[in-house]
This record gives sequence, C-alpha cells and structure tokens, in this order.
Amino acid sequence: MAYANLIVETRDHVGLVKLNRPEALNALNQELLGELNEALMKFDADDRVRCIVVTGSEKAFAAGADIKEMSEKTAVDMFRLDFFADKSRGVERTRKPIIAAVAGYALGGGCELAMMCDFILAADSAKFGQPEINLGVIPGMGGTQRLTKAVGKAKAMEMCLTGRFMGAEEAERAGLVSRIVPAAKLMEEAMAVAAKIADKSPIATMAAKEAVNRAFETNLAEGVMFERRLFHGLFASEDQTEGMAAFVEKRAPQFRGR
Ligand code: CO8
Repeated sequence: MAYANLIVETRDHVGLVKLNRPEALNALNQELLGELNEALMKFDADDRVRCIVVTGSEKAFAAGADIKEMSEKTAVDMFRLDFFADKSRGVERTRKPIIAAVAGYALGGGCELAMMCDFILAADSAKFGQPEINLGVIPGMGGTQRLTKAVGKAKAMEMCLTGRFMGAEEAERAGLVSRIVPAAKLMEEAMAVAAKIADKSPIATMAAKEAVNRAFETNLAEGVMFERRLFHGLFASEDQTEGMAAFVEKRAPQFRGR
C-alpha cells in the first residue's frame, strides 16, 4: 500500500520503513505517525517479516513533532486527541525487533521515536536532542524517561534543560546508540544487521526483546525470573530443537519460527 509520508518495502525477511516528509525534515504529524503505526502493525502480522528497520533521510531521521501542526492546539485539543499517544503506540506494540537507523537530526519526537525502537544504529552525522524547552514545552513521547534511562540523569537533564544536541560519538559513549557507522554505509549496515537478526529463530528474538525490555519495567529478581521462564518456554519450540541439533551436527540451523 502507498503512504503519503512513508516509503515501505520488504526485502527478504526485513521490513523497511523510511520516513518521507523531506519538506519538513520528517517532522512527525498525526498523519505520518498514523501511517507508521499501520505499517508496523502490518509487518508485525506478516510472517515473512522477522526484523524491521525504521529510518529517515540523510539530513534528518525526524526533526521532531510537527511544530506547525501543534502550534494552534489548546490543552483541551491535546487532551481530547490524547495527542500522539495512540499514534505512537504501534512502535511499542510491535513484537518483532525494530532498529532505528539514524542519520542527521533526531530531535524532540524524532529522538523519542528512535529511542522507542529496540536499538539505534547511528550514522556519524547523527545529532540527538530534546530541544522542546526552546518552545516552552518539554518532551511528550517518553523523552525524559527513555533518555534518562539510556544516558543517565546528568546528560538527560542537561539536554532537556538546555536543548543541547548530542553528536554521534557522545551518543555512543553515553550508551544511547549501539554503534556508529559512516553515513554512506548506514543503510547497508542497518539492513545487514537486520538480516542477521532475521536469520535467528523469530520466537527467540521476540523472547529476547521482551526479556530485555522487562529490565526497564521491573526489579532484578522479577526480571531474572521472567527471563528464566521465557528460556524454559523456548524448549517447546522446534527452533530450539533445530538450533541445538545443528550445533551438535556442525551445520547451519534452519529456523522456521515454530
Ligand atoms: N516541525 C515542523 N516543521 C519543521 C520542523 C518541525 N519540528 N523541523 C523543521 N521543519 C521545517 C522547517 O520549518 C522548514 O520548513 P520551511 O522550508 O517551510 O520553512 C524545513 O523543515 C527545513 O527546516 P530548516 O529550514 O529549519 O532547516 P535547517 O537545516 O536550517 O535547521 C533544524 C534544521 C535545526 C532541525 C531546525 O529545522 C529545527 O530547529 N527544527 C525544530 C526542531 C525542534 O524543535 N524539534 C522539537 C519539536 S517539539 C517535539 O518534538 C515534541 C515531541 C513530543 C510530542 C508528543 C505530544 C504528546
């Protein structure tokens, strides 16, 4: 299906979503986020897709929520619409791994969207920031929470209070991104990582995602118990039998998601 603000395609077992509002540096408006929600839910329901990559352009992953769309809204409008809550839920609800491949600006809602994904692969041109403070507001899609968990209080507080941007190297040092790659290689590398994930058992990658995410929601004892139960449960899958048999037989495993 064609979208007004996205380019969506499937390459082998990888679903690729490219945010495509170049005239506004991929600023997130309700229409774009609604489309993203729909595209992700479709990928999640499609058995051929085992990993998803979300990206933007060379200049901007996304320069934030659309300030022009928000500027006329009242508090009642925002509350009534539950602004962006529903529309951004697709990212959180997707059970398959999502990689954010970020080049250029990832600001405000753009930084928050990248952080909602499972990990961020950054081009050396990436710039992260929560500049909402310059507009008289604060992050509203989880930025104060996810940035703090990712980079710690000192950097998160400084960025949210001053609006300072963080370059790729600082972001990697601080733990916001998994790796930096040259901008020209970003998509090649993101697709290669996604293909590597897509080669694993999709049951196991979903379980790994759930278990790592649980670390943010619960205490250590509960998290470890959750992980152990998922680990035990994976022994009911054909993929576990295949993975371990393939190791013993010194051959490559064929995971079928069962
Ligand atoms: N919204 C709308 N339009 C934008 C946005 C945006 N966030 N960012 C850029 N644009 C538009 C510009 O208006 C411009 O359009 P036009 O040509 O029609 O004037 C076009 O994109 C190109 O932008 P610039 O000319 O400004 O490009 P520069 O290279 O000079 O600057 C910057 C790039 C530094 C990224 C600059 O565009 C900028 O500062 N943008 C705004 C960044 C920002 O403040 N982001 C935070 C927005 S608020 C937010 O994200 C809140 C999230 C929480 C929402 C959840 C609600 C519950």
